[in-house]
Amino acid sequence: MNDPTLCYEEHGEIALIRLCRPPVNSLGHALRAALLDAVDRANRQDTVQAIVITGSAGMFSAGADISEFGTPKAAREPRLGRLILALEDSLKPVIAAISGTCLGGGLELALGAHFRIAAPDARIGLPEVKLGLIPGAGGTQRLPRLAGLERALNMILSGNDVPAEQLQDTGLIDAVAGGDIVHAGIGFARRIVAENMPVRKTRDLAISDPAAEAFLGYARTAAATGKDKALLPARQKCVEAISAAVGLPFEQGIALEREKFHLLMQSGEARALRYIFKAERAAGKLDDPPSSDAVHPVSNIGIVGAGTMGTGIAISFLDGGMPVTLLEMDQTALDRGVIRIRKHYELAAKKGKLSAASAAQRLSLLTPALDYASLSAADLVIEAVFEDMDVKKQVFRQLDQACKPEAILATNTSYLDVDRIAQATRRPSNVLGLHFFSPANIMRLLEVVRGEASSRKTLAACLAMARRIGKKAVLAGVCDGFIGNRMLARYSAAAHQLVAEGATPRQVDSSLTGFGLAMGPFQMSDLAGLDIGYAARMRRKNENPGSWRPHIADELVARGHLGQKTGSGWYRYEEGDRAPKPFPLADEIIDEYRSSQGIVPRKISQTEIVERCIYALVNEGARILEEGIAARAGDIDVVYLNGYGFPRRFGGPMFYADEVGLKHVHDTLHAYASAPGAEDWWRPAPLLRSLAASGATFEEWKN
Ligand code: 3H9
Repeated sequence: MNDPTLCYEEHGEIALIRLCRPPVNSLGHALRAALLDAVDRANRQDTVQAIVITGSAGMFSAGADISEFGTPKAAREPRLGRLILALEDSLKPVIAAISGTCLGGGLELALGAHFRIAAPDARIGLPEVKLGLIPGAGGTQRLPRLAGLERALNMILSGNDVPAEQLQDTGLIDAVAGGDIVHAGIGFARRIVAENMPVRKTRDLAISDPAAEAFLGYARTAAATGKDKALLPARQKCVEAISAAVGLPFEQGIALEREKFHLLMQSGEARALRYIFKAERAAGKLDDPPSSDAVHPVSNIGIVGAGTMGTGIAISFLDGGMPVTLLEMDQTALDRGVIRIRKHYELAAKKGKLSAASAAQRLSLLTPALDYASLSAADLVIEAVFEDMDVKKQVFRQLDQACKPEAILATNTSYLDVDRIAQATRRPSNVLGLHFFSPANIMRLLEVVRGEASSRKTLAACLAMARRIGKKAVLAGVCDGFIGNRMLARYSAAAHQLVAEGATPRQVDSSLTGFGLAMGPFQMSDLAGLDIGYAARMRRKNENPGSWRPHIADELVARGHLGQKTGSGWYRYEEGDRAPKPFPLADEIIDEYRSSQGIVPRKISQTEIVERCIYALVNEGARILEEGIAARAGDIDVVYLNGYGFPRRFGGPMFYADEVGLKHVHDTLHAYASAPGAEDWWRPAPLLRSLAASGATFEEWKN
């Protein structure tokens, strides 16, 4: 039949309904309506005795259609909750035959069926909390009835999915079946018919757990704490809805669940998490992708430089199961790098994060090398040597000679001009930047820097590679610092100005961690090393002497206080302890700086600290957008969420600005820019000015 979103077939006395709405069988309005019709049809057909609902192409259903949220379609009947009640009321037994992914509303649909059969590796879960929501189509009421209270609390509060075979001992899965799930589902349905088994409505089951109060009490505490504050409101409402499943009749529980679902849907956290969901999926995509057969898959990796960055990058690829040739110029440096990688795997095995066999297998993929000729088979070579244009050009000249013509050559530079590096080769179309963040094997962000000549094939191959090794790739254009570090430079300058004007580093750091950032700018500077920022300032001074301004950190660097690695910087550190302690000498240096600049310190509020630092980020983000360095505001936010510890509950700096209102952001920046002596970069970016004037948002821009 008949409907583009599902297939209805009759196999003797069994009606088979296959959901066919690629890519994930999300339960949008058209599919909900078609499914309700198909269930009605099967019930009306005298010859049909039982109904099997299944998915297609390894996907049962990923749940409600997220793109419908906030649109009239989400509210159009049949709503998901009503559809599930109709399914549960079916007079003929309904069997959900689950393989692949079964999440959110997809699982809620299966919970409304009378029986469930699943492939052992089917992924079963209610991930709604990760979108700032609670399951809103009966999940909080039916899952505890079938899987037990403790299991339901774990699944719903974590949002994590579990393989079906782990649920075999619960009423959630009636049978686990290997092989073809449709065949197994029809066989199971025939048995039900043959044995004349009655329909079992999940909603009629009682929850009788003597430990219910204890579980709920524990869950209440757990839901109120947790690192990711974006999830807290949803988790708390989940516990309230599950408590209702225990204490109230089904109808009341379901009404309460619906009310909380709709309440959360409007919350800032849910809006931010939905935005992140979309932004993360859009970020790693080319607007103009080449055909997939034109893209050479990347599987053999070369890395030049066995320092901290090079070895971290190597581990990322070894973890992804790809062979890596690690090149250094001398044996001692090479040995040091190899030892670092070996120690990493030994530690992982010792801590039980990896079996000894897997650790050994990953290490066996590593080939240390001392000559460029060893890179001749590599599909992709990433250079991770010293940040110096001449050194990089020299490396690329040699790579160009040694590597096969189709090999991609990438630089891991954090700010140098990728186009100039590409010109050192005869293959600029195969050259790009791959900016990993430190520690490279842990940080998920990867800026894929598109050079002037980088071909779409080169970019597409690297984006596919990034997915393979679990990185969140974001495309960036060439400029000083690309997306993340270019914005960071303004943020750090704003933080420095606040200290120059009267705030303490601790006050700035605590205001920003209070806002939700993982770390304040001065703690971050101590962690990275004050010499890093100093080197960047000196480089900019050489490139553009007119841009140079004195900086408090210059004196700290001159006196050897480089941060954690020297035991003092903006703060003091005790041996083996990363907790920042007051450092009176830094305070003296700050005072001296103020006097030298004729600054009379003023009291600065927490609000001003947060606004200045975050709006400095936003303003530079707006420039990055209008220059086309980032294609979308969402790309910038993905960078800040995954590389700079920006709080997820605000969705990223650009989304935060949209939520605050661009007019307010614009007017505040304008006021800062109008203060006597204010640096030019405080002036609102033209894009920010025009969006603020028209009442539009960054999210809408070019979307
Ligand atoms: C819910 O169910 C609420 C109910 O309780 C109550 C309702 C009343 N809707 O991630 P991928 C798209 S809330 C619409 O790249 P993968 C996605 O945007 C929902 N679209 O693939 C992308 O589109 P594009 C609870 C969706 O293989 C494409 O599918 N469910 C949905 O790495 C491929 O996605 C969830 O939270 C959706 N539900 O991962 C599950 N899901 O190609 C969310 C995906 O245009 N989804 N898309 O960029 C996931 O976790 C992953 O997408 C999944 C596949 C594991 C399914």
